[in-house]
Amino acid sequence: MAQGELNENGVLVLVAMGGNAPSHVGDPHATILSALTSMRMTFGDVAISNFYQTPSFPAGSDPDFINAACAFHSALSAPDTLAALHQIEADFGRERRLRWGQRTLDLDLIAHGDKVLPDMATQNYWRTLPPERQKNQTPDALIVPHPRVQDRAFVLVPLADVAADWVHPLLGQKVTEMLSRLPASERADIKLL
Ligand code: PH2
Ligand code: MG
Ligand code: MG
Repeated sequence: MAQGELNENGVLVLVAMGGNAPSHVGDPHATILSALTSMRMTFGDVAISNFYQTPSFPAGSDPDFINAACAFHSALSAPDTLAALHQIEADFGRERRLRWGQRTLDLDLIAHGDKVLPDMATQNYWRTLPPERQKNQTPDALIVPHPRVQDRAFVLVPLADVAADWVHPLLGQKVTEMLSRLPASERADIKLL
């Protein structure tokens, strides 16, 4: 099925998963596994990547993250999908994070089929925002594809396990192509667990 095609199972949805603080179920690996069970209850069949240990971005004193990615088909709209992800984050104590930068569970909606939200201009604005302004500005609208997907080895490496051939609707690049454009040192930081 083409990535943006709507059939009885819906469009291809990609979600990046991460955490670097314990939740009530245990360490980030245990939390992500448990969140996967919740996602399967909500969305049905969900393909899961390998798990990776990744240095916290931006580099600093925060603990390493565990990152993974998953893919599934859904007939839910992008906002409804996001709301379901936020509910699962809340169930795993996202509000209990010790301080900024440490999080029990982060579920980022990376892609919803071929959809570009909220519109092309806003998407282009956030995707091309200079790094120094990315620190101080956060969008209030849902932006898909995720505006940083092409920049983050900790998203692209797991994503390549479940959706290597997904093509970014604006960049026209596959996951594997976006990955090959990143510095080798950034890819090498992503350690298979
Ligand atoms: N998520 C962040 C900030 N920094 N670093 C890594 N390695 N992995 C993440 O998932 C991550 C991060 C904000 O969501
Ligand atoms: Mg995130
Ligand atoms: Mg997030």
